[in-house]
Amino acid sequence: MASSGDKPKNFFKKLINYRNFEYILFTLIIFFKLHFLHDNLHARYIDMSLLDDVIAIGSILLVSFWTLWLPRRGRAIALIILNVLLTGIIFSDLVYYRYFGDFITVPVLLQAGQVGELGDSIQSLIHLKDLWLVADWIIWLAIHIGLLFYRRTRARKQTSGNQPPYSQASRHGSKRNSLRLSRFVTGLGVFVLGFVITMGPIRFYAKTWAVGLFEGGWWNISLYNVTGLLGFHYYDAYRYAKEHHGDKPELSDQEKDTIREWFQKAGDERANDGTFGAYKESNVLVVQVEAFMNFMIGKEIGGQEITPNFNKLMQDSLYFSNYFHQTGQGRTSDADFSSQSSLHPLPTGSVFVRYPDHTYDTLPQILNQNGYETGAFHAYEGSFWNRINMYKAMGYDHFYSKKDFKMDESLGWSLGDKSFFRQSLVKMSEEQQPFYSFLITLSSHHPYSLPASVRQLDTGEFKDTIFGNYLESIHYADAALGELVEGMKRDGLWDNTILYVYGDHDNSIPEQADYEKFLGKPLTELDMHQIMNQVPLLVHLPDGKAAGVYDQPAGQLDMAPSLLHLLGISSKPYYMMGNNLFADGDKFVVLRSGAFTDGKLYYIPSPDNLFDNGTCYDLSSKVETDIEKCRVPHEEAKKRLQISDNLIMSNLIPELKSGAASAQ
Ligand code: GP9
Ligand code: MN
Repeated sequence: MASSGDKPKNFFKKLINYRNFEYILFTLIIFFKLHFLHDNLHARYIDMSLLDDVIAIGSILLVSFWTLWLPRRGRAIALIILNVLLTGIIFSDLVYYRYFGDFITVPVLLQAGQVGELGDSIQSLIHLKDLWLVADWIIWLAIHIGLLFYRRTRARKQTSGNQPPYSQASRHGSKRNSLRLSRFVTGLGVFVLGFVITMGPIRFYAKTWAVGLFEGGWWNISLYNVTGLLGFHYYDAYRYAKEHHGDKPELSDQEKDTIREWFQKAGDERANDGTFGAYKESNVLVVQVEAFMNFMIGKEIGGQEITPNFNKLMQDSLYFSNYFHQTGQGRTSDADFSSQSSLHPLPTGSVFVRYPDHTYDTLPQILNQNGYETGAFHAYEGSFWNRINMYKAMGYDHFYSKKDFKMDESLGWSLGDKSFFRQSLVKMSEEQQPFYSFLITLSSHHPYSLPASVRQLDTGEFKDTIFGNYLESIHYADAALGELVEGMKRDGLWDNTILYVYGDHDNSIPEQADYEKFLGKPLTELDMHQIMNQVPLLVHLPDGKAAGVYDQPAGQLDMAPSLLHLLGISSKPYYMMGNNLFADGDKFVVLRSGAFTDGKLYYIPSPDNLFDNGTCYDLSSKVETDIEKCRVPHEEAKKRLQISDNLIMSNLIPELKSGAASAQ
């Protein structure tokens, strides 16, 4: 008779002897890890419902059902490999999300080289608690050692008895066949179950609150909200394969006409006023400053200005206080692309990497055709963001990358901005005028860990925090900007060059408390959205005219048409979607997430991409207003993003141009 103490022992024995014990354990563990990731996303609106849990379990069954077809040992090995792979994906996504606020997609993976180059940044993005993601490996190992020990003891006990007679061995053969059959049926059953509990809820979502999500695909977070992480990666891979290896979706004539009409109208609205051509044949120097945000312009910490040089420059420049970055996953490259080509970046990946072979109307190319010598300057590896290929395609005469600079001031990722500007000015002085120079800085890049020797700001309570370090880096970048201006004056460039300075994107520091502490006031959702999406723009005209603060809404897409305007080159023949900063008329700025503003209203979308779930703000009161007021501009925002995506992905510009030419 079994004693009561034997009961748990027997239960444990039965449990580990249960054929699918490891499989169930595996499913639970991966489910836990998906939850861990989810709980660490810190994103607004991402709620996990019971149905999401069902999808998560279903998607785990779908990636692993086939292991049930394997014999026990093979299955154990397969589950270990799958566990390692899935943990790797979850962990990489977590780290990537902490920096980019997004998930890794296939196009991003194709830039894997540069993920590695994030180096220090990656270290700062890994937290101690992430060890939870591998805690099971230790338990898993212990269980396997235990199992091995248990089975050995059992086998020894069995072999110490008699060998089974021949008839028993043949019975074992038929038992093996029935075991195989049962494995097959179990695996199949789990696949069907996985399919039903994954696709059922997804179909339900896609028919209710997520209508059109898979077609529109505004934002990866929205997709994740519907499909969960594993489903998101599956869909992303499918989307990539379809885009690059499947048939390209042909746009109908009607769709093309809509695009043509939109550009026709936009060209008229971009009409030129008195300043058209006022700076014809001036040099143009554009500086795109890394992670340069608008919220600290004109601000002080402990009585010290964060950006004293920028603030001083504002006195005889145009400062656009409501200028937005319009970037997506392609970060610096997106800021570059949208500024130079006046098109929206893509919803996933970087245009530089995905479609460098397609045709765009870019500022360097147009200026080149107008007699300018054009150069891009960036003291980093030329392959990063596929710049080498893209800059050639964009029509630059020169691309000065890291190898063209002397590393005499090593800072952060590469050369310090001060030396970068100094050396760039020397290169510019060798160029024929007028020139167009595009400089991309780097010293204020995440994780903002500049050496003590160049830190000049006392950040007080922010000392040694990433936010404090960010302010330090910006202070350094600003000092470099001051030296650039001095250098331009010294080299005789100040009076014949348009200087256009803007930030590329936010700083990847999302903690609201830091901004509240720095600005000394509580912030609303609208405030935070503006803070994270606004970058400063400063335009210094050769004669210092038109100085002042301009608060009209504007964005990176506006750069190319605006500079063309000042230089007296009409942007009408080109496929550009931005506004002309120097022309009258209504301004409308659309961000890649689908957020938009016209200066009166401000719309923040929700990740489920359902218009009604977004928030419509009245900017005069800064209070939420009737969502209906945002409906029409929302449709226009959606249309613009779609037009831009079509233009880029289907390489439509050459076709539209040849159509326009034959129509004349
Ligand atoms: C590196 C620089 C940084 O060349 O452009 O890119 P980011 O990480 O900011 O996209
Ligand atoms: Mn950047």
